[in-house]
Amino acid sequence: MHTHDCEPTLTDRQVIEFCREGFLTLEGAVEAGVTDRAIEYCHAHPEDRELSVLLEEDWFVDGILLAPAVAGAVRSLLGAGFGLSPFVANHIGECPDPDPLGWHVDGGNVHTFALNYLQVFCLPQDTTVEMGPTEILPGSHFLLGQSALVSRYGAIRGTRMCTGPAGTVYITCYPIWHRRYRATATDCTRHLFKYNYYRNSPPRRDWVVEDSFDPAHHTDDFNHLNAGGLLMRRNFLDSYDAAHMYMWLCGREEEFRYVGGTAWPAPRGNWPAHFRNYAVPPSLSGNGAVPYQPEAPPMLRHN
Ligand SMILES: O=C(O)CCC(=O)C(=O)O
Ligand SMILES: [Fe+2]
Repeated sequence: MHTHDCEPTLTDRQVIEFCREGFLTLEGAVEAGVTDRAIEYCHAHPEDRELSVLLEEDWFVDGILLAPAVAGAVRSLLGAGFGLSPFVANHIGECPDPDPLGWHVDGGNVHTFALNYLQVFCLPQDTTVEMGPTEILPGSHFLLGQSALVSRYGAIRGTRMCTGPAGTVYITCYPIWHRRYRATATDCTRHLFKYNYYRNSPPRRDWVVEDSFDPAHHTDDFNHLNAGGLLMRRNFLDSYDAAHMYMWLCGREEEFRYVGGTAWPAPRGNWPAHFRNYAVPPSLSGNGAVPYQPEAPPMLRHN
C-alpha cells in the first residue's frame, strides 16, 4: 500500500495553524501497543538507523503511518490519495550528548507557498528535554534559511522542543529549521522515527469547514504574534505568508494579493461594514464578483 485515502480531520483553524507555525502536534496519536512494539524492535536492532523493512509490516503502517489522527491530518494537508513514505529512519540519539547536530534545513528543501511534502517525527518513547529532543523554530519555514547559514546559530528565542509522551507525532513543513537539542540525560538512548508523506492530488479546501470560523474575518489566526510567537520579520509578513500558503492549499493561490496596507489578512478587530471585505479573496468573502482587487507586488518578496 503506497497511497491512502480517508476523511480529513483538520479544521480551517488547524490548517491555518500549520501554515503559520510550520508544524502541528498530535499528542498520543499512536497507540501504546504499537509504540511498545516499535521500541521492542529498536532494542532488538540497536544499530538500525534505517527501518524501512517495517514498511512491509501492517502493524507498523496501520499503527504509525496511518494512525487515525495522523492520516486524517495528512489527508487534510495533502489531499486525497496522499502517498506514504518510501523510507523510515530511526534517529538514534545517545544520551548524554553535549554537542549534537546543529541547526539545519533538510536536503531537497525549497521555500515555497506550495505544500506537497510533509516531514514527520514520531516519538516511539516518552521523550523529555533531557533526552535531547528535536528542537524546531516555529515560523522558520518562511525564513529562507539554508543550512550553511543557520548552522552558525546557537540558542534561538521562541523555539519549540518536540517532547511528549510516546505516540506523539509532529507533522512539519519540510523547510522548517531544526536540530537535535543537547542531551543531558545519562545512560539512555533516544529513538525518533522520521518519515514523509507526499501529495498526489491538487489542493482543495476539502478539510473540515466549520460555521463558527470564517477566515475572511477571523484573521488573528494567521498572525504569529497573536499565537505567542516572536516577531522575526517585517510586521504582518508572517500573516501574509501564512494566508498565502492557506490560499494555495485552498487551490486559490491566484486570489492571494498583497495590498500594501492593513487589510486582509492582517490581524484586525471589528471593522466597519464598508471595509470588512476589502482585499478578502473572492472565494472566501462569498460575495462573488469583486469590482476591483487591489494588488501591490512587493519589490523584494521575502524580506
Ligand atoms: O535527531 C534529531 O532530533 C534531528 C534529526 C534531523 O534533523 C535529521 O536527521 O534531519
Ligand atoms: Fe534534519
